[in-house]
Amino acid sequence: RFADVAQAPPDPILGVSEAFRASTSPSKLNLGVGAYRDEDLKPVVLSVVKKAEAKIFSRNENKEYLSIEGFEPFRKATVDLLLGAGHPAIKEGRVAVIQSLSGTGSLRVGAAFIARFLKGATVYISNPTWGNHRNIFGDEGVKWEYYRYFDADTVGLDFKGLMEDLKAAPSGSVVVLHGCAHNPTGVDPTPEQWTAIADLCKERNLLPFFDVAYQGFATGDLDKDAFAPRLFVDRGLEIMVSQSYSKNLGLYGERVGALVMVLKDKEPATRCLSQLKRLARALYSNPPTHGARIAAEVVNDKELFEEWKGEMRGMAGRIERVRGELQRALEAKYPDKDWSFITKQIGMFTFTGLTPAQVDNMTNKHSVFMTRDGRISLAGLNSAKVEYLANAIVESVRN
Ligand code: PLP
Ligand code: TYF
Repeated sequence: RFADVAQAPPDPILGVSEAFRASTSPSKLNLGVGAYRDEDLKPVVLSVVKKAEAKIFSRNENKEYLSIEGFEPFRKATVDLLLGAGHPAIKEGRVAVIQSLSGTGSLRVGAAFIARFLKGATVYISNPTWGNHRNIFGDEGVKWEYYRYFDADTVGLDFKGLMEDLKAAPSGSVVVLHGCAHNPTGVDPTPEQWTAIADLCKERNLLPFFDVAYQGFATGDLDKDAFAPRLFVDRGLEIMVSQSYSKNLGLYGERVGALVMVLKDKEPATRCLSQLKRLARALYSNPPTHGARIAAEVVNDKELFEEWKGEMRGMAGRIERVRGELQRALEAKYPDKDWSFITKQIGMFTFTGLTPAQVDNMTNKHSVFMTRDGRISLAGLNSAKVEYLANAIVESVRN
């Protein structure tokens, strides 16, 4: 019965962490997974999270089930973060929001909704993208295709290719867009390019599905990082959004996030929410309580909210700093090559352009663990390791 079950391939990103743990090299460096580390390369629990937890524990709350759509104060907080508190769409009751299992689970509920209610629609994902997008839509039986995104020659956005591919997409298709800090490239459209993409989606009747996994991590400013989805809504588009608190609140393992649909009218939003609940019921019944309480406590409390913004700027700032240090170290060691892309890219990652063979050399010879697409997570780098990493990169590129 089970003898023919084949071995599944490891996750290309989380598999890197497994390889890192297995390595005995004293100089090993884990630049694989996008999870924030402090300057000592240790995981961080934010101070606001500890304070929120203390408040929650002092209230001695029970462990009853949440409703299927999730914790009410969390749902409010999440939409406020996305659109800005007091946005007309919120007042008009045309936002459907369901708390789900972080970004991944929210994307999956969205994929299930697309499979059931947008039958036959193709989902367009960027080339490249976060690898799990393919699994999430593929496992729901939703057809997906790539649209062009990254131009290796300019180490920037292939805007022309992107527009051509979206123009050619059939009416009614879904377009997955990274809200900010594109994973893995760190390359985002400019505000003008976002406007052109929004107008094209409108003209061609494409449904934008924003994956917002790094709000606050791109610029350190929650509002600036929500520029794109807000622009689309304000230009009259209906959108789907998955939101995650894994990175910005550091709640990775608590699985905190939501799927949001911003529609033109209230009645369809109400009916869509009822269907999202129906889908979630069969997937996991209802979402977990603890992380949602933490996020709601932080966002809905003025003092904690301000403190959170400070801590977020601290995380984004540390990454920004090691970015600059890495670029300068590489420029000093290998001045003939243009390394300016490193500080042009934003978010947690830099897309180095290293080939798979060069990545293998980084890992096998230098014990630098990273994904084979050449992405490095700057969250796993500190000042003390910059020289070591720069030497490894230069040696790998030169050979
Ligand atoms: N989408 C993108 C682009 C990501 O990089 C990630 C990973 O952090 C996620 C979604 C989902 O992460 P999580 O399920 O932890 O919220
Ligand atoms: O790209 C990353 O590193 C993050 C973390 O299956 C992640 O998005 C990676 C793989 C995965 C889930 C989360």
